[in-house]
Amino acid sequence: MSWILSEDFAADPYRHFTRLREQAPVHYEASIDSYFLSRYPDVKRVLTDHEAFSTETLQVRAEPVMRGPVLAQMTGAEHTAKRKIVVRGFTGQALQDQTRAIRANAAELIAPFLPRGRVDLVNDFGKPFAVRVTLDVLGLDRDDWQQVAAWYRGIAEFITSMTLTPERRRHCLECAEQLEAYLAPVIDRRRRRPGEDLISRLCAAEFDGTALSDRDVTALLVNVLVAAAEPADKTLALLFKHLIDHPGQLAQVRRDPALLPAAVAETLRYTPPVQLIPRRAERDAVFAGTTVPAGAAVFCMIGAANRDPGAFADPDTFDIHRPDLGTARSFTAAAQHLAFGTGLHQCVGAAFARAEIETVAALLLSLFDRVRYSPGFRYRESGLYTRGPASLSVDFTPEETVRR
Ligand code: 2IO
Repeated sequence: MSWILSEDFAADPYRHFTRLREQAPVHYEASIDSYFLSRYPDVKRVLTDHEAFSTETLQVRAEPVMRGPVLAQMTGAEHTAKRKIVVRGFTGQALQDQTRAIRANAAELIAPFLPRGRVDLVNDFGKPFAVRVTLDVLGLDRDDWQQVAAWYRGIAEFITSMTLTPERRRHCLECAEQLEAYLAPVIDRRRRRPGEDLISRLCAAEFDGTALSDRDVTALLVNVLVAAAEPADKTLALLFKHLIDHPGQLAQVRRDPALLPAAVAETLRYTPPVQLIPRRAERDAVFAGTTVPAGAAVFCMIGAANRDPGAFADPDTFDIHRPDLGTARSFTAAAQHLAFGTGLHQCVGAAFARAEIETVAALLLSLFDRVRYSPGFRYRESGLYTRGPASLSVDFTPEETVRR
């Protein structure tokens, strides 16, 4: 029986999570020969037992479109060293410069919608915002964002599809090849004339006394591009949806912006934009009496784990004040929720993601008064692997009008 791939599941996975956790905590999906784990402790175990569960699955799931190995595939000293290079590109002074780029992109993109008092936070704003910010961070030309966005969508489709027709597969690989060709001369230029951007940092970096190859730099760039852009518009739109659905909490966040980190963290727990994390079982493993055989593909269900009543009290309630959220730790390795994964490969961009969403949300909230759904708006989500609103049309009263 197909469960995870059913239409009913796609329409609203959250309605299925309790039954999965209680009745099928190790659900085998025969059509894609994969195991789905939904309980918090099981997911945590898979993501932290790096010996028993490897990221080998990314070799077929990601490497063909990444054009080389991504961070999550690496192990040992190579992983430690290359992860450190990327971390440095997203902390300290770099993060401060990035925060300025985030604010500038947000202000520029929202400006035309302010007089209208209506914007689709996903399609009008979130998607261009996410891609343009990422291009700024990487040191690519943000005027190319539509072209890059088209390529990156193909790459993301390859990574996040459960099934792919040969035609779609070919299309995705073409996107990847074209993005690679677009990046090649840029990498070449940065090798000769480095700047402060992430591409230059990657070009200048050394591992074991040798510089990263063009292939390695390309793969890390595509890795960062997809990982930064794909979940960003979803998280932003989900945050606004939850706040609109909970006007009391929206009012509190408005009154006290210090509550914004908790609102973002609770959004990530309640509706993580990345719903699945793949691993490969390296040896037989027993979960709740069921054996996952060595070699099996395993999917950690982040949305289900984040709503496990054993981990979070009243898990199906959105509550920015929940005591078990641990906001201060929510974007670090000690996070309770699993939206950034956990263990060695936990999201390297978590601090950047936090800065990005908090900065843009604070700016939008300051510009929007009385934000609400547009008349006739019908909410719909899509995606099994990454999931978010298809659109989020909101009406608001521009703050300037209020003041006048
Ligand atoms: C890009 C799924 C958008 C990552 C992935 C092949 C590796 C890794 C993730 C996230 C988000 C993407 N996996 N980012 O789940 O880098």
